[in-house]
Parts: sequence; C-alpha cells; structure tokens
Amino acid sequence: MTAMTACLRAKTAFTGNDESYLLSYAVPLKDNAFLLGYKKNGAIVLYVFNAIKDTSVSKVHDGAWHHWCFSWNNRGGKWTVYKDGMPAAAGTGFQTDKTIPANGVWIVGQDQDTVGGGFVASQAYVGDITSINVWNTDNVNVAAVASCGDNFGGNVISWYAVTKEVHELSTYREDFCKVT
Ligand SMILES: [Ca+2]
Repeated sequence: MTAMTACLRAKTAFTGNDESYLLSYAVPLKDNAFLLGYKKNGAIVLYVFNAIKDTSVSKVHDGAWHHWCFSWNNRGGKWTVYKDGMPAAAGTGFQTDKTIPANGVWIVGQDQDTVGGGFVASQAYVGDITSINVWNTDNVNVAAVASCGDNFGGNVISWYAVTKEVHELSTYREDFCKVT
C-alpha cells in the first residue's frame, strides 16, 4: 500500500504497561509494517514501515467507546488521526515514498515481532474492540464511517466480510453498526 486508512472502535480503561497495541500488520523483515496502539498516558502511537509516530492524541483508555482512524499517504507522507470522526492530529513528512508491502499478517490486540507471532504479554490490549476496517487509500469519508455510513466496509479489511479467528476472548459481538 502506498496509502491507507485504518479504523476501529475501542473501549478500555486499561492503562497498560508501556505501549498497548490494538492492530498490527507484519511482513517479513518489517514486523511493524503497520501498528496502531497507545501509550500509558493514553496517547495514540502509530508505526508505518517500522517508523514510529507519537501523535499525542489521547485518550484511548478513558473507559468510553471511541472511533479511531489513521490515514496515511506516501505522497508527502501526509497523515491524520481521527477521533470519533473528526481530525485530531495531522502532519506531513512521515515515511514519504515508502510502501507497506503486501501478503503480511494482521493481528488484533497484539504487536507482532515476527510475522504472526513474537507476542509480548505486557503489550497486549485489554478491552473491547470492533469495527476494524482498512482501506488502501487515504480518501475515505471518516465522518461517515464513524457514524456507520454507506462506505463503511474497508477494501483491504471489511469487518463484516473478513474471516476472524478468535483467541481467548471473553465475549464477542459482531459490530456496533449491526446491533439493533
Ligand atoms: Ca513489532
């Protein structure tokens, strides 16, 4: 991917130990090809192609549901973090001209240090998470997605369509947007 948008909903009061990870994508030689998490102070941190961006956008662990999106384009390295459908932080020059390689592995709730493995227990996410969608473009109507809009499903990961393997979850609910 030369551009992307990743969105999810999360609810947690878990402070964590150092960084807690919500979503990771690893490929051979680049275990942090994409990584979304938060620091102990609740601020969102992101990795693209193994480079970190501390966005200072908080607060993930306030115990309430929030919708988070991150968009990035390698043209100019333009990035934006959205909280509940609204831009919360943005910048340029982040991993300009880099490409996120194909054929990797996506993991929810953990960082990967090898493809599909290398998990560290102290970095695990503890909380609720749902509505994970990923697009291969930064041209996504995030406000509409946050309110279950018409282009809700991602074209890389669509939460309704993707095959999910569930490990050690206490409860499972498909998605806010389909709960009646
Ligand atoms: Ca990693």
